[in-house]
Amino acid sequence: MNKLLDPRILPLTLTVITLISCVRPGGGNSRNVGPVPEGASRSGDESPNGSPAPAKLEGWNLEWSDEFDGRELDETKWQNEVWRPYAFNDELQSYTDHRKENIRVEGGHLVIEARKDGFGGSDYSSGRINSKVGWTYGRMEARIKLPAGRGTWPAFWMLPTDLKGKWPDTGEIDIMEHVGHDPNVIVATLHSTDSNFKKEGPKASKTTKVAGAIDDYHDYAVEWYPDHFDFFADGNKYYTFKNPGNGNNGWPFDKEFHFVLNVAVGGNWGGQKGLDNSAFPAQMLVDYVRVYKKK
Ligand SMILES: [Ca+2]
Repeated sequence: MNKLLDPRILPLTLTVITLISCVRPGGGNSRNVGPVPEGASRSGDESPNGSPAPAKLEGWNLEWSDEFDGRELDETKWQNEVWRPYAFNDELQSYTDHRKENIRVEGGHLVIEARKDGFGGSDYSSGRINSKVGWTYGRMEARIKLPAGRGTWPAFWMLPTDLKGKWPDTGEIDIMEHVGHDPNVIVATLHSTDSNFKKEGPKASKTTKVAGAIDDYHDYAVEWYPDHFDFFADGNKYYTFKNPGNGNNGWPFDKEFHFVLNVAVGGNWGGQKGLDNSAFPAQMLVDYVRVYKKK
């Protein structure tokens, strides 16, 4: 079975809804930006911490960003999600509440750190945040240095802001996922009624190799249009998914989605080859998250 087909179920037995999320989701400052995205040009001075200044992309306006240049998480932009172990996909970590060891901002980047520290009675602790605002269409990108080690499962992805309905009908946009047992292989996936890990048939998903993804910062982006998605790694477009034109079943993507950033531990994909406990603490470093709208 392809790893992308692994079942994962998220029983979200909170108050109102039962959301089943397949959630695939779960340093240094070198400038390894790579080719400029198709149809775009990059400009701007380098900031003191080495990250590119807000990029001016031809044909796009910067709509929203977090450069993570402050001293703590900007809670006007982000919500710290708190979850118990096994809430998603059999993942082992707890997502803690405002715990600096798991989520902090320092040195111009966001740190999400998965730890094997027994905090709160769970073997592993980690961090998960979601943006408090969402968007429909645009270019979403982040510059990320991924954690290494079997059992780590970082992700940069999007869920609908209005979660009425159930997964996968509501849709999910996985801009970047990585599992530690398959280092430097980046996965982009779209989930819908017609295409998801629980359903037979072709999947709306593609992988690409990004050399050094666990060693340095790289750019991960999606361009989201009413009729298609383009996925990029370091400016290289490696996957296009076209709106099949059959309504919500194949394209639940004409509504607002928000970001999720997290590092899962284990789980039915991330833990597929076991865990290397020497990998912890394991950090995902995010230099920035930016949203552009077409001019
Ligand atoms: Ca930054």
